[in-house]
Amino acid sequence: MTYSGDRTIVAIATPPGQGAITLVRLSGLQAKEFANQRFRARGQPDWIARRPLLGYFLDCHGNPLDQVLLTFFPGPASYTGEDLVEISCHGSPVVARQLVEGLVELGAHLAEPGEFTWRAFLNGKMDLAQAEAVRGLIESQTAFQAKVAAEQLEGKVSRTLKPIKDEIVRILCQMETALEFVEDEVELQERGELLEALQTADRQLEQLEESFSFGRIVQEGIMVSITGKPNAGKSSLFNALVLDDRVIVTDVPGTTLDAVTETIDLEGIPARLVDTAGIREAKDALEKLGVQKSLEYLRQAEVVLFVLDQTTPFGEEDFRVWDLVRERCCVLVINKEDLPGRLQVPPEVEKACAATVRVSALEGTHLQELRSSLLKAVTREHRIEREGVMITSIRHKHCIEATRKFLQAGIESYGRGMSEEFPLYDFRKALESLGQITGETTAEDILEEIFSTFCIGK
Ligand SMILES: Nc1nc2c(ncn2[C@@H]2O[C@H](COP(=O)(O)OP(=O)(O)OP(=O)(O)O)[C@@H](O)[C@H]2O)c(=O)[nH]1
Ligand SMILES: [Mg+2]
Repeated sequence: MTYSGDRTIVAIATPPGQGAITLVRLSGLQAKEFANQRFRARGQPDWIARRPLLGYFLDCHGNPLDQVLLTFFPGPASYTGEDLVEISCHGSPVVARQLVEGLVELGAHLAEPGEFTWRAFLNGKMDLAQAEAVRGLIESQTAFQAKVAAEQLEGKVSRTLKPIKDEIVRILCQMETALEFVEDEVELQERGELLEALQTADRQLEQLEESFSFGRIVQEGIMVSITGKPNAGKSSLFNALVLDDRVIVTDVPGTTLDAVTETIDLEGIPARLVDTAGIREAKDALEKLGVQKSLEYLRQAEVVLFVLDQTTPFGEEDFRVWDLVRERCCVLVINKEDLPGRLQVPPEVEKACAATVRVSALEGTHLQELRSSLLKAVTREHRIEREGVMITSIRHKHCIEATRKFLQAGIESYGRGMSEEFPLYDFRKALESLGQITGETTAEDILEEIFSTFCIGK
């Protein structure tokens, strides 16, 4: 990838294919000049900032290609910080391509993936964490993911980091001063006080680091395995939760053999439900494979829905399943509540589970309770407030880890009474790692890697 700020770039910004409207974006020094050469306004041809102009986009002979709306965003008050022109044409891939080709003929370059946002970053319109949030927002699959990304785009991560960074800088200055004016009588904070402030900064970073465990779940979702003995009603529950007759249900134990997955939106968290074969001593080779697969998914799952059939006592088969899931984060689902019950759940089982919910998969009762218990089990497992600032990027997590490593090394040597210059080295490194999150101190190749995962036109 070769980004260059000198040239004027062009790309289609809307998804490929037919639609009502396609948007073509043009950004750079010559954006206005190029667009002007191919545009004939219908009324007043005045290019007023951010006001759409109706007119025709012309081919190289001056013949109209399409009626378009053209909007001019003069830099620096534009997405990229440069002169930017947006042309909305009819949503035909052919028309849009001709439009782009026309601009390329004039000297515009086809934009690389993420190049518009890269320029926005370069021109100080947003920091790196915000630029990454642009991608997060585009890729979000649930409303909650979008909310988190929108907050990050608005600068929530950077705002949380700023006071921590400022504090480290302040302490660094104090230490530098102490080092430089050893002989002089300068008013400086005590070593003990500085150490305390550094530890506070470290704790704040630790909190942020921990938020990743939930942030990752928001981003990638969780896997939920529906596990239990044959005929407990796992497939019925699966169908009820995905709101579809997705898998086969019969009264014959051992109906499900293959594992089937489907993703549901659990208040914003994508939850991948897996319906698996009932676990028991397999009757034949096929069932054996099915049970093996159940166990594999069980291992991968973050949460287990341990399904019991309340018309049967808690028997040997249930104990067998329990042995496999007892160490896991389990929600106990007592199914078939519409039928008379003969089930007594052993107290130790109920106690070890995060929650117990009685449902009828057949009649669809208490499924909302089940969904909230499931969500609660996940949030409790990750001890995170849904409202606080949260990091969702593994890159940010690594930067914070590195920052803390240097910070702690510095705290350690400073605490041991070493001369300032040793811990100062670590604290400078800590600041550098912290700066990588927002892009103040990020190496060129890392930047390229980040922006190359964007889509073209963004
Ligand atoms: N009355 C009643 N019947 C249910 C309920 N849930 C499931 N069943 C019935 O129980 C039988 C087994 O249901 P499945 O959903 O196939 O059970 P399973 O756990 O997937 O069974 P395997 O795939 O064989 O392990 C079917 O006849 C369902 O109609 C329920 O809540 N109430
Ligand atoms: Mg089944």
